[in-house]
Amino acid sequence: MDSCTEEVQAISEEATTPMELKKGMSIFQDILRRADKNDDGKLSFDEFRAYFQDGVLTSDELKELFHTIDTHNTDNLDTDELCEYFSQHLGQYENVLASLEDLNMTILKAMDKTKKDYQEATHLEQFVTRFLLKETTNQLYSLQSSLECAMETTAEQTRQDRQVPSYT
Ligand SMILES: [Ca+2]
Repeated sequence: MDSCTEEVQAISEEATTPMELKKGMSIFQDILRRADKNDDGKLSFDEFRAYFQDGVLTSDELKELFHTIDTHNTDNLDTDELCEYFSQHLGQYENVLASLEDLNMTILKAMDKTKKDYQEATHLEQFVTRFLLKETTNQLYSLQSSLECAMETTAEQTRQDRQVPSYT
């Protein structure tokens, strides 16, 4: 329980730092942070490959993608280059990423408030808070199931497409 509380605090502090990125683009900061194994603030090709390989793109295709994104020609990718590249291809997901960013902030703010007020709240208010946390979680699980289903379907479609004899 303690570690959980600390984690929430760490995240909300991070979330309140000024955002210089375009709306919805903070996901690329996250991606860079997770993929950047040696913590030098940029992605080498090895780091890029380890994070971005999806079992479908070939090594050559990954290499080509890496160099396409690397517009500064440094053999390393930074957050700006990732944003620049992916923002041209987001389509409907531009709205998804922007909403996700809002949702993140809104939920963190609400949890912060709960952390401050819960103990002093009335029995009924505490019940409502617990109920809403549970139901919010249910909504997110249900969204997650839809997304996982879409991931499986798209992966399956790609596997079938790639089974044409010309591609081996
Ligand atoms: Ca790195």
